[in-house]
Amino acid sequence: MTAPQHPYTHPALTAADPELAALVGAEERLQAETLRLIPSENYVSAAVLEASGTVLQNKYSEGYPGRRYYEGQQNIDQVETLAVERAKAVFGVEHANVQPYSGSPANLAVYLAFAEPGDTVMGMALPMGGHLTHGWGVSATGKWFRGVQYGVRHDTGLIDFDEVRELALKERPKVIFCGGTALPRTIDFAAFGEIAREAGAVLVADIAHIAGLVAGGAHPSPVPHVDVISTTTHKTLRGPRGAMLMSREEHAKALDKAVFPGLQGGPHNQTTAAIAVALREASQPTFRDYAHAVVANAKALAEALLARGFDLVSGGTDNHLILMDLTPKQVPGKIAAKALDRAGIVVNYNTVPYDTRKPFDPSGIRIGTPSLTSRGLAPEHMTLVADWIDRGVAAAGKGDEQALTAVRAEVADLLAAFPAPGLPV
Ligand code: DSN
Repeated sequence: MTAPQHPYTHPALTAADPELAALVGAEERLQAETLRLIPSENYVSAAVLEASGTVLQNKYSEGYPGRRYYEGQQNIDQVETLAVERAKAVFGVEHANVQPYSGSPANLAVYLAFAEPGDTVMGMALPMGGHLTHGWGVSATGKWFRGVQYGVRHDTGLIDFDEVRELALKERPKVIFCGGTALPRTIDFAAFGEIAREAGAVLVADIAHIAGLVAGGAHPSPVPHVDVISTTTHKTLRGPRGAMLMSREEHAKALDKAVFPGLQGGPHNQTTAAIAVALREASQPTFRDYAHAVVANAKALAEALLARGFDLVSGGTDNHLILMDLTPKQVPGKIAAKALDRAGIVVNYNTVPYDTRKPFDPSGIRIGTPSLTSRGLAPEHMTLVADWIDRGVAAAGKGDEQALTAVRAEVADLLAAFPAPGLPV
C-alpha cells in the first residue's frame, strides 16, 4: 500500500546551496516525525517526486500535443498525451486537460469557458465548506461574477437540496459548483445534476479533495451527472501540485481554449509528467486498497473521537475528512491547532457551519486521513490517534506544555515504524 522510499539526499543542492538544502532536510524530518492530518495533504511517491524534478521543466510548450507554438516537442507531446490518456482511463471521461497550474486557475478556466463577467454563478459558501473559487466574495470569482451561495442545514450539517434547488431556479446561474474543502459526507452528484438541468446551468464537480477516492472506487463518480470535473492532483490523488479539467467531448474545445490561451501560458511539463506517473499509480489495484483504507481510517477515527465527546459536523464522515466543532470543549480552533502542532500533530483550524467566531480565529479544526494512510496506519491505530488529539486539545485548554511534549514523543515513536513514502529513509 505504501510507495517505495526516496533514496536521495540532494547532493547537488547541498553542494550548491547548503542553506536551502538544510531547509529541505528540516522539512523532510518534520514530515517524517509528525502526524500530518491536514486532509488536503499527502505523501507522494519517490517516482512522482523524481518526475516533478526532471529536465522537462526546461521546455516551453504553449498549445496542445500536435498543435504547439514552439518546436522540439518530440518528447513533451508524448508526456502530455500519456497524462491525458491515463486521466481519461482512470476517471472514465472523454476529455482531459492536464495543464491547469492548480485548482484555482482550473476553476477560473471553467468560468472563462462558460460565463461572462457579471453573470450569476453558484457554489457552496466558504464558511459552510465550499471553496474561495466557488463564487465567494473576496475571490476574483465573486468579484467578477455575481456569486450566490448555498450552505448546509444547521440541524444536520448536510446540504439542503431544497435550498439548492430553490436558489438555482430563482437565480438561474450560468455555472453551479458542487464539492468543497470541508465536506465530510458523500456528495450527491445525481441530485446536483437534476437541479442543474432544471435550472439550465453548467454543473461543475470540484473533486479536488476526493479525486483519489473517486479514482479508487471509494466515493461515487460524478461522471454520469456533471458537465465538468475540476480537480487538483495533489490531495487524495497523491500526485504533484497541479490540476486537471475533465468533461465529455462536447465541452473539450471550450475548456482547452479557456486554459490556453485564455488563462495560462506554457504548461509546467515536469508537473504533467508527475501527473502521468501518479495516474499510473492510481490505476493499480493497490491504489484501490489505499483509497478504501483512507475512508476506513477516517470512519474509525471519527468513532473514536465521538466516543471522547468531540462534536463532529454532520455527526461523522463518509470520506477522508472530519470537521470538529470544539465549542463544547471550550477551546478555540486556532489555540487547539497550534497546541496540536507542538504535540507533533499537524491540523488546520477551520470555520464550522454557522460559526459565531471569525475565519482567522474559528471554532473548529479540520483533520483527515490521507497522509497517515499513505504511511500504512490502519483503523486499529485510530484509537491512539483520537487519544492524542483528545489529550492535545485538553492540554491546549490548560496550557499544559508538558502534556504536549509527552504526546509529541509518543507520536514520533509510533511513526518511526511507518516510514513515509518519498522521504529519505
Ligand atoms: N487549500 C485547499 C485545502 O486545504 O482544502 C483548498 O484549496
